Formats: sequence, structure tokens, C-alpha cells
Amino acid sequence: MPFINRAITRSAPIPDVHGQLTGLRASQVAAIDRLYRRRVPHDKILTPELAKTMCQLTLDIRRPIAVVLTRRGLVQEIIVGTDLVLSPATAAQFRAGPRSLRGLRLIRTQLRDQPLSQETLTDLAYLRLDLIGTLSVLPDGSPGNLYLAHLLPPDGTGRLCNILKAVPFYQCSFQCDRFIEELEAEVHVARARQAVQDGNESAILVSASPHGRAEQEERLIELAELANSAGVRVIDRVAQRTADGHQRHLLGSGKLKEVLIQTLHKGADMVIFDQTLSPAQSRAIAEMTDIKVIDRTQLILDIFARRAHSREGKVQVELAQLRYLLPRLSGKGTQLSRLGGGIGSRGPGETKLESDRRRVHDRITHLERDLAQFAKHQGQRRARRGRQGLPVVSLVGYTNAGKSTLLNVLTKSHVSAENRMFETLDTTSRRLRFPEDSEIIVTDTVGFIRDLPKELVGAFRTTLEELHEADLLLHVVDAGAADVDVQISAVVDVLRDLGLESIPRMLVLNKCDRLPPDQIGLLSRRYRAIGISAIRPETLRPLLAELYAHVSRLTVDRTPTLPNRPQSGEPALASRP
Ligand SMILES: Nc1nc2c(ncn2[C@@H]2O[C@H](COP(=O)(O)OP(=O)(O)OP(=O)(O)O)[C@@H](O)[C@H]2O)c(=O)[nH]1
Ligand SMILES: [Mg+2]
Repeated sequence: MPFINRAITRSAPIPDVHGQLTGLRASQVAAIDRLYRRRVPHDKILTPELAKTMCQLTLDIRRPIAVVLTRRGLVQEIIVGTDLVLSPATAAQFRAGPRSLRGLRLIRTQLRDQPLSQETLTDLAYLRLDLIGTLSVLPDGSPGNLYLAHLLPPDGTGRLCNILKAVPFYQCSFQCDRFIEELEAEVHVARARQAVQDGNESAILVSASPHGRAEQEERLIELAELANSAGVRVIDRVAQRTADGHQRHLLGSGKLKEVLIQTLHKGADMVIFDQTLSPAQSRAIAEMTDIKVIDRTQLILDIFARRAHSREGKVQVELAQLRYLLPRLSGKGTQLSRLGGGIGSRGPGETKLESDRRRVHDRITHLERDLAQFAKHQGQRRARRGRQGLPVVSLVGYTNAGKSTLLNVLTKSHVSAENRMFETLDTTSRRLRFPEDSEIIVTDTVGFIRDLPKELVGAFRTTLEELHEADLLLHVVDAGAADVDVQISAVVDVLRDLGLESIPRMLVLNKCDRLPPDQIGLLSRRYRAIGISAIRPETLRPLLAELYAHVSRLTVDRTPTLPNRPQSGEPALASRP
């Protein structure tokens, strides 16, 4: 009984022979299984005895046999057939990182003498093996030609691997250990050089959806801006048109493999999907790779986490992150660390998972309680402001449209305004005094984006609640954006979702300094908007006049019982001038 023998001779449990075993006799499987007992000296690809036995067995079963060898020369796995899939145990024990090789080589027999196929080379790159090889079986069952290939360190040429010249097995003088050592050193040095040059984390962006190329490209550009805002360097962008968005891996597994190979080869730290990955898709992808794979929602949550300064902002972001994480806390435990949730470690058992889930639940409850407290204080803050009786104009708009810059120039303030997305998270209110001597309050708040993650909208409800107090929403648009229409309707959608459509709105086309004058006129008429440039104060006169006219109308119209009345307990705005 070979299995019993193995159990006696080996201390650690090893996987059985796997692959295409159907139709094989038990004695054949047992003979293949005995290959697990072989040892190969460090400097050899295979021993002549092992090569010979593999070839004879191959001839006997008429199927290829692959051995996966460790650098110490132990047989780690035996796979029958053409599908090269490492067992989960091997994949977990031998990890492949962009800076290293997997520490395993794979040699497979073949019945026909032919060069390495494209598929085999893909396996080499995808599995990041030290070496891959095929050994032809001669008609008499003895070893024929040996074909070898290895990965190349990234050298800017884009070449993934190198194929060595085929040699008859018995003439092969290949020094396996020295070769792998040198190759690994080269890979490491190339990567280290790259890392020093870049500094930041890097990513490959992927969009997989039924939308056309142009739309996907536009979205990928925005995803790249988001990545830059998160301090992530974009190495490449991949758009794939898929029939439906509900595939197991979001895009076909072949294409995904290709992306993962490129990620490893180019030394990127992660893959970022433009589409939201369902918990099941996240799990399926995690089973395929060790590479960090995140989606746009996680990227946005990460940006928010970096930018949150106030206690309230931090609570809201953490809440959104935990709400995103919760449904993904199931199945493979490795998910946890990959999501960067900071909870748990790789491979916790079911009990650990349960306790993680409970901890997340408890934390969510705790944070929700904190938020309720903030909401109460916010109510009091608003009440105080209400007592001053000033009309409130809230700046809303797509992220990076120039809201904070406009607030600064209107109210001579110094709120942070940067060319990156989601610079502002906390609401700021400042007074604006018109030359006519009346005053209003201008508030600047978090920007919007298309497909705003629902976890964020939910968590930021307290911040966004403040918009309900506005007498006027000043919708700031980046007139120079490539997709002005999309950005405007994304903002209008969010406003509608928040129940703010009844508040009067004024559209402002900002960054007009970037457009030729005739286009400004065209756009202003099309959107019935006022064109400005927040960085050129002299362009603001028409806007200020409109604002003044609007708030004057407000105050004339206003009677003690008009809309925008404060909630019960808050003083009425009847005292507004
Ligand atoms: N050329 C030009 N750039 C502008 C104008 N207004 C703002 N910007 C720039 O646009 C970038 C974004 O401006 P912010 O004011 O931070 O935009 P925001 O809408 O507050 O963005 P978030 O807070 O991230 O939502 C900054 O680099 C500004 O200097 C403008 O009128 N013209
Ligand atoms: Mg801002």
C-alpha cells in the first residue's frame, strides 16, 4: 500500500497524486504515487532514474505526468494530465511574490516531441515557477529531449520569459541550483531598483463591463485619478468588454490570469477593479492569487480614511469600511488580511471568523452610537447658527470641481484645496459679506462621484444632512472635465437620493480659464449656468450679483413660517434680516 508507506516515511502530510486520474488502474496510480519518495540533488533538474520512471509511466498511462520539485529536491506534487493546478496546500506553503520566484520547478513529460507551448509558458509566468520544462518520451519509453524555460527579470522590453535550447536529457548539464540562485538575485535587484525609483505602491487598473470601449476608458481615467489621490502609481490600464457583469471572476479566468501575470511581471503591488467585486467574486479571485486585488469602493474608502481628520469624519469612514467588510467576512480566511481590514490574520478557522464577525458587529454598533451623538451636537451647532439668522448657501458638486477654492475666494478663507479627489471631507462654514452689507453663510462639504459607494453615503449621512439646512445649493461643475454631462447628472442623482431636490439650485461652471471664450458661452447657455474661474476673483462678479439677488429675494419672501424652518426645538429663522 503506497499511501501507508508514504505515511511512514514522511513526517509532513503530502497531497496525493492529482489531475486526470479517471480510468487509471489502482496499480498505475500507486506506481505514480511512489514518485513522491524520490529525491533529486540540488544541482540537477531530475535524476536519470526519476526521468526514466516518469517516461515509462507516461507511456503506460498515455498521459503526461508532471512533478513539482522544491529547491531542496523533494517532490512536492505530482499532477497527471495537462491542467497544471497547484494544490491549495502547496500554494499556501510556496507563495509567489513580485520580488521572488515561487521556489518550485515543474517538469512534465510529453508523448510528442514538441517545443514548449504558449500555455506552458503562461503557467510558468502565472505560477511564477523557478523553471518549467517538458521532457519528451521516446517510443521505447526512455527520456528524449528536454525543453526548459524560465522567467526574466523585468528589463523594460516587456519580455516575460526565456526559452532555452532543447537538449537530449542525457546530455543536459544544466546546473539547476546555481541558475535559480542567480535568477532570483537578478529578479530581486530589478524589483528593488524599481521600488526605490517609485516609492509608492503601484497598481494595474482593470475595467470589466458590458459598456463600450470609450466609456470604459473614461472611467479608467477617473479610476487612475482616484488611484493617484490615494498615492498609488498606475502602471497599466486594462479594459475588457464582458457579456454580463456577473461572472465568477468578473472577467474571464484566462484574461484575469493574463492581468495577474502582467501584475507580477511589472512588479505592481495590486490590481484595482473599476467595478465593485461581490463577496463571492472577491473570494474566487483570492483563491487564484496572492496578489492584492481591490475594487473602486475600497480605493475610495482608502482615500477617505487618509483624508479624515475630524473625529466625526474618522468614525464615518471606519463605519463605511466595516459595512463593506462585513459581508466579505466569510469563507476563506485569507480574505481578511488582503482586504486590509486589520482584523484577524491569514487563514483563521471558522471560530476565528465567527469571533471576527461578532467583533465587527460590535464595533459597528459602537460607531453608530458615536455618530448619533455627533448628530445631536450638529443639531445644536446648526441651532446656534440659525439663531444668527443668516441664509445658508451650500457648495455641492463632483469631487475636485473647485468647491473649496471657491469657498476660499468668496469668504477669504484658507480651506485646503488640492488637485486630488476627496480633498475635503469635513464641512466648513464661513461668512460672506456682500458690499451691500448683508451676510450669508457659505458651506463647503464632501464632493460626490458617480456610483458613490452606498456604504459611504450611509456613513456620511450626518455630514450630508447639513445640506438640508441650505437655502440654496450652489452646484459647482468643472467645465473643463471631459465628461461634464456625466458629472452633472451624478451630482443630481446623489442630491435626489438625499432628498434635496426641492432646495433651489444654481449651476456654476468653474475652471472657465481652461476653456476658449466661445465654448464658455455655449456651455453657459446649454446648462443655464454662470461661468466663473475660482482662481480669478475678477470673474466672480456675475455670480456674486446672482447670489445677492437670490438671498435678497429669500429674505423678502420669508415670513416666520416659510420652508427651511428649523426642526422642533431650534429657534425660528424669523429674525433673518
Ligand atoms: N484652472 C483652474 N483650476 C481650479 C479652479 N478652481 C479650482 N481649481 C483647482 O482644482 C483643484 C481642486 O480644487 P478644490 O477646490 O480642492 O476642489 P473641491 O471641489 O473642493 O474638491 P474635493 O474637496 O476633493 O471634492 C485644485 O488644484 C484647484 O487649484 C479654476 O477655476 N481654474
Ligand atoms: Mg474641497
